[in-house]
Amino acid sequence: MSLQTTRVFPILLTLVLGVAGTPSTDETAAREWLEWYNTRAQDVYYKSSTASWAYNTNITDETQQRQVEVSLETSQFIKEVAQNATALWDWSGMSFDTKRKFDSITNIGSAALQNQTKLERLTNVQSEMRRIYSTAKVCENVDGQENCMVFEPDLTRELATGRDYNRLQFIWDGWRASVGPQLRSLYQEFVDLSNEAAVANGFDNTGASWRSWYEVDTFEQDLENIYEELKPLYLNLHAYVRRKLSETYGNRVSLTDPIPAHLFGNMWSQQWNNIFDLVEPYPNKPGGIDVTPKMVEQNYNATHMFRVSEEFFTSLGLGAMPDTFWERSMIVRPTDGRDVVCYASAWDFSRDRDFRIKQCTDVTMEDLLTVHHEMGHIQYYIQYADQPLIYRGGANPGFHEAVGDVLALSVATPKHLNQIGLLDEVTEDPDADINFLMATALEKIAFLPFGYLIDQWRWRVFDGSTGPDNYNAEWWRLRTKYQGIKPPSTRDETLFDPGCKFHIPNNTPYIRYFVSFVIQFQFHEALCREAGHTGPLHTCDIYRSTAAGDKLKAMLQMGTSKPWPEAMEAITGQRSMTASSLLKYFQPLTDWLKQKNWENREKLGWDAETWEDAKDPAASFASAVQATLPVMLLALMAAIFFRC
Ligand code: X8Z
Ligand code: ZN
Repeated sequence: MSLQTTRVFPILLTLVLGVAGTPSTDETAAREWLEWYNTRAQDVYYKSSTASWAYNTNITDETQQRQVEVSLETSQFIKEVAQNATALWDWSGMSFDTKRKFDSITNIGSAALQNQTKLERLTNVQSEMRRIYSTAKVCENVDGQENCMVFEPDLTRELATGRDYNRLQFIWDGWRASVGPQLRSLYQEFVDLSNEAAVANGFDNTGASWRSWYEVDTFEQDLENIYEELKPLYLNLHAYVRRKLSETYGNRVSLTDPIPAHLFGNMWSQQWNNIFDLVEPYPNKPGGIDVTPKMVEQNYNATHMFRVSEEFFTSLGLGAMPDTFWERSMIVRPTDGRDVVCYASAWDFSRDRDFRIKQCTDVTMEDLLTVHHEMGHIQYYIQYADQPLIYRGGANPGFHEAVGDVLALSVATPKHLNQIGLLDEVTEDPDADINFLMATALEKIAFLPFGYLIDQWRWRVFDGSTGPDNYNAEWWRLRTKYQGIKPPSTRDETLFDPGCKFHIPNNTPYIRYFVSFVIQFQFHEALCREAGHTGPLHTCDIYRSTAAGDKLKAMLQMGTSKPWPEAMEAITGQRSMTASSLLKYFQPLTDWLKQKNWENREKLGWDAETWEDAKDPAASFASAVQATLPVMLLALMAAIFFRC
């Protein structure tokens, strides 16, 4: 490992300045040093990304070992740079921009771990967890032959399309048996080491360090307030879906209990779009469009899906993908049998406009939307590529997750699908609108409690309030509390169900997705306004609006150079996160769900804590007084009945 150049500049500079031992307040010289850092860091990160890409697209002992080596070199670089910055410069009196850069350079993550043996162990543990998750398979005996299924596409397809209760449970249990127990002790070790690094970096624990990226003291409370605002809509969706599932699965789905977790068409019950056929409000009307059959009929393949997405971006006046993107990306699972990390991700190699996507794309509408999600990350990379490296990031992590989803909100409208030849006709019909909004809610509203709870679990693991003896129990307590689901089989502490979700072994913070699912509707509303859209928000398609594109571009180009409220203001005119755009988008469905649930005298929620009777949406404030008595009696009787 040669890190000579890392040290050369600071040492020379120190001599020139003649102030060795005393940090300098000379801002001009400090900014030159930052320039040097920028060039050097790009090379270091390029090397690190290259080794990581090699591992992710070909998991072998050698690529794993190489990736760990380079990762350690990178940590060493980060540590030395932070030490040099602190020794050389006193930036407390410098400009906002210079301070922001130095603060960022000296906030160094796991590289802060002083003990080299521990840093090596941490790096190895992380690498090993990723390998276990990405190479896991579920095997079964079929006519005397062993048949092993990989996660993508085998298990995802079975869960998306299967409707046999026991078969779905086999897949659900199988995945958790194959991944969780192998990860349990590694994760425990990881938590300790990661916390040690966070403390060395000046934080209470890893969770606190992650939350600091949002730069708002009231972050947790703000999220809680938003969650509470959105909860009634989720409870109404949940109650409606529960009734529909009970029509399919009979008394295995009770109308008052949490719903068995394996029935949602998704391994983690996080998004429910794959069971749209079971819950469609108006089956004889169009609206809840799944264009997968059309895509297959038209011989779509991965490249075509990515080109469709690119064309949407360029229609807004945003950047096309560089040639190297098409040459170097991995957009289908390799057929030569090598193990790869299939989980979709978008890469910024930090130099030479080298951006890539790695995705085992399946020809489905769900994957078409994921393609837009990933291309949103790449577009952000393209737009902030001229910023110094230190500012190349999302205004906050939720912004980065929201970009592609904002476009996908337009792409999924019937009008747009029709325009790109994936839908034969568009019907103007309020029932079709409800079908459409239901399909969207299964993706966006169903996700909210899931997006919220993952890091509730992890923050408590990191702060020590959830210990290893309670990992799984606490996971399921939160899953039931927030999502209203229950496991189909007995769980215990030999299992480790959190580890069966990619972002836990991969150590990707998750609250970003909750943030994204809220702010993407704010962005959508603002861009629709810019595009001159009139009519309900859910019918807006910003395709070909360069005015919307310019607004988006201005925000993307800022990267992390300003605190995120400024980026939010640049695109929406507001400085805070709010649930109001999301609620506005779904208002027609909210009204419809409330009416349906009232007609069915549905219990909203799933235990004494959250139970609440469906409200009569027609009851005005004046009639509410008269309605109170019968409703209370009904509630009392129901509560007595259901608690028995
Ligand atoms: O992980 C992802 C993206 C990659 S950043 C495909 N998402 C979350 C998930 O699937 O768990 C997007 C939505 C939430
Ligand atoms: Zn993403």
